[in-house]
Amino acid sequence: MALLFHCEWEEGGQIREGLSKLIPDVEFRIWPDVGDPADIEFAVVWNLPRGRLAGFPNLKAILSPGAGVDHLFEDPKLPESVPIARLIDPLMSERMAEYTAALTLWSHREFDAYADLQGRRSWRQVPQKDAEDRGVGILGLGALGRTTARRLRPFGFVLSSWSRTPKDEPGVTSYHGKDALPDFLRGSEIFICLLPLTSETRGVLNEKTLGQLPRGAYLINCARGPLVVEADLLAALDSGQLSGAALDVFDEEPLPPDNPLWTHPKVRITPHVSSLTAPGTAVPMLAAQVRRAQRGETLQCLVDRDAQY
Ligand code: NDP
Ligand code: OXD
Repeated sequence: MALLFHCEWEEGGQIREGLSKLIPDVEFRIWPDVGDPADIEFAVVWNLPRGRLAGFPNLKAILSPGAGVDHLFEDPKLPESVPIARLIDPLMSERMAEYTAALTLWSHREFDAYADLQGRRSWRQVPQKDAEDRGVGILGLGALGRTTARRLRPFGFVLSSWSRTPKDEPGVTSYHGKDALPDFLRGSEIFICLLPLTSETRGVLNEKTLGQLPRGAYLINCARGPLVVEADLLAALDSGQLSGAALDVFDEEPLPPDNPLWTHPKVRITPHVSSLTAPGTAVPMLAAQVRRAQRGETLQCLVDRDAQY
């Protein structure tokens, strides 16, 4: 009975060590040293090379050490009958909400404009809207999006959400489904992307949909780079359709040094840090999932294979 582990993040070592202490009876095999593939019953993997999971005939559970599972669904040979679970950690939701709230307030209070004015030693007051007149849209009202909405609500913003199914979150106008996207976008002066990357959501923010936003809208993308068509984003920034963007995720990570986003005056960049997995809370959750799989119980935080999230 062995667990395959692969996670190249800085926290990867901490997660592996913590997990092996909580489930000492399970032998750890660190990718690529898998030993006999028939021994592997559990996989805690992030960005394992595609096609490899299919080589473990006795796999009982695939666990993502992060919230996203697009790294698994990109594998064309992902074993069909093995359950997949992801992390749903309230601490990660709080971390994400700190990031999204900080950037929402940054945009709302015109700090980009003041940074520019400071650079020119210009003492000028920029017209300020009140929060009750500011539409903030959240794409994806799941584990992360809902906490973001709850943390933003006390500021008094006009909040709306877009999801696949209708929501009943107090103080948040719910839009759902493809047909409702234009109406949702029309009210989103600041829009926060917290969607999973799936075959349905890839490229959802493109020339057409960015054009449906109010002129001068501000994008906060903390989910995945390919949700936004990068060339269309740059064009929208250059034309003034977007006033700015805070980007934590990119098509290619690390963002290549020659990518024009690095030096774009309207773009703020962080290196995929908006909500890192927290070993202190994630490790006990992962260990509990391995125990569940050992006992033949249904995993928690199961991923819907058809929906890909
Ligand atoms: P959830 O699965 O809990 O929520 C996803 C939300 O997106 C749901 O509201 C869902 O709708 C909605 N959604 C999915 N597909 C569609 C669609 N086709 N149309 C409209 N809405 C859709 O995910 P989390 O909140 O836990 O995480 C979201 C993403 O954030 C992750 O997948 C990951 O990529 C990213 N992430 C980024 C991190 C970072 O540090 N940058 C850290 C952690 C996560 P419904 O509710 O109807 O199902
Ligand atoms: C995640 C991430 O999905 O860190 O957890 O991106």
